Amino acid sequence: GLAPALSSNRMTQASPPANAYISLGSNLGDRAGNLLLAVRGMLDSGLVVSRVSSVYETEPVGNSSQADMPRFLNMIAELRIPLPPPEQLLAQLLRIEYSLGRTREVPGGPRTIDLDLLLCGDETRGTEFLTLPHPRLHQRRFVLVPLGELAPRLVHPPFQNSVRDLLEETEAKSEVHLWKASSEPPAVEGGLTSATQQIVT
Ligand code: PH2
Ligand code: MG
Ligand code: MG
Repeated sequence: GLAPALSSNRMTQASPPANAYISLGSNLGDRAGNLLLAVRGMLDSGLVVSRVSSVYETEPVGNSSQADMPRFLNMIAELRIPLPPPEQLLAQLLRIEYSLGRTREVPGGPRTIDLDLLLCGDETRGTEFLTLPHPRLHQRRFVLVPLGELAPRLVHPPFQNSVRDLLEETEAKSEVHLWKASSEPPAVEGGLTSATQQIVT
């Protein structure tokens, strides 16, 4: 099977081909349009988006100081090879965030788009620039639910737990619901919302 091959490679060579998973989130402006434009941005920068999850509407987690924090739309994109090294991939994601008007005035404030690198095969990192897997991945239902839709058997490299197990074991309770496009009018008539539905279904 695949798993033994992966572990026997680990000592002798760079990581074998594997998928990367990106968490997308927006709670400002045309949330669905922002997710769509981020997927477009990834394709435009040469990344191969193999699958995307459904879109979920989610309760904001953390930053409880902000009582009026708008709800998020969240989804996961799966990237497949050819993949750049994780540091380069992160830099590409930051460029896409910036191109979509992401600013960082208030830490943890509402954002047009947030692109977080969750996993890159079984690569691990612990630098100032990048922590892999994402350090809060296993505590976040808004990540685990859509990730579980795409890859329930995917194993978290240091924990050796599947996404499905992480979701069952987490004590987090935050609300995560499938989002229906009809619950929000498109920002532009006949515009981004219907296109988003084509991409995600
Ligand atoms: N992102 C955060 C903090 N809290 N909550 C939800 N529901 N969705 C997010 O994407 C999110 C969050 C930091 O990036
Ligand atoms: Mg984030
Ligand atoms: Mg981020």
